[in-house]
Amino acid sequence: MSPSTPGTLITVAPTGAEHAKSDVPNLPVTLDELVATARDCERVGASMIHVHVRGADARPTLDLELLRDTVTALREQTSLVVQLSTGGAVTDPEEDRLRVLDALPDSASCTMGTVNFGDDVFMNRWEFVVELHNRMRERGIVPEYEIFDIGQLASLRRLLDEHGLPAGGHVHVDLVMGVPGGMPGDAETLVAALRAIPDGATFSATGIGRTTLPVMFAALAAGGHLRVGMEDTISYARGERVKDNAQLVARAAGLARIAQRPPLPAGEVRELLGVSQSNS
Ligand code: KMH
Ligand code: ZN
Repeated sequence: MSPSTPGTLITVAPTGAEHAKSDVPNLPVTLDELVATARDCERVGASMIHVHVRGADARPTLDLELLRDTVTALREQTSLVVQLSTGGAVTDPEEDRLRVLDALPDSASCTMGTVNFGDDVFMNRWEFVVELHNRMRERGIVPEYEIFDIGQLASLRRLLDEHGLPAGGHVHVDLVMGVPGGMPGDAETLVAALRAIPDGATFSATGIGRTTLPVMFAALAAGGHLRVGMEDTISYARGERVKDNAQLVARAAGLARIAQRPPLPAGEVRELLGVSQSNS
């Protein structure tokens, strides 16, 4: 990744699987709320959406019908690249996480290893990761390799060596920094991670909680792309809760413009990542 990268891919991760609606009432959880959020975020600079869906009880679910309806609705009402999470919640079984791919999104997350996740464990066995990668190749779904710790970049190199390039032929990673149990969210760690990224790959970065801003500044300075959203942080500033996801996207877009790397439109992001234009 060169610092002269022309524009910035901004991904919004609006919901996640960790926050309870009762604790965070402005979290988008219904399909209508998700689509409205997606439209607002696209308007202020997002070009990709990382989606976790919630059921009627507002709890995380991997219900295939709901995932299919969500992909359809987001495609009909936005131009965003639609990325489904295969990470789900820490309690989701592997077969349910694999089934997410049957909803045929443009892109899907593929976490490159097991990591402690607060008091929980986010399990990603090697055979499971390989299965995700291969099924995405078969279906033409472009992966985003989620990296929670630097050693997972060595696993990514092994995956590409042993199983080939992903659908679309381009490797894009997302550094998820500052998870308790994963790599810290600071500039030093981001630079260390970049040394281990496969040649020719692009990267986004997101910092969980209070690491959001340092990671955003470091990623922009290093020529990377950005992920923001209420999945990753619900506080906007010290003592101030996030108003909505668009507020986070607008801040990221403003910083990207200041860095002379304005938000990339979704069409250019599809080209960058190797996502088929015809999926939309
Ligand atoms: N919810 C986390 C356990 C992903 O979306 O692929 C995992 C996660 C990663 O959010
Ligand atoms: Zn996620």
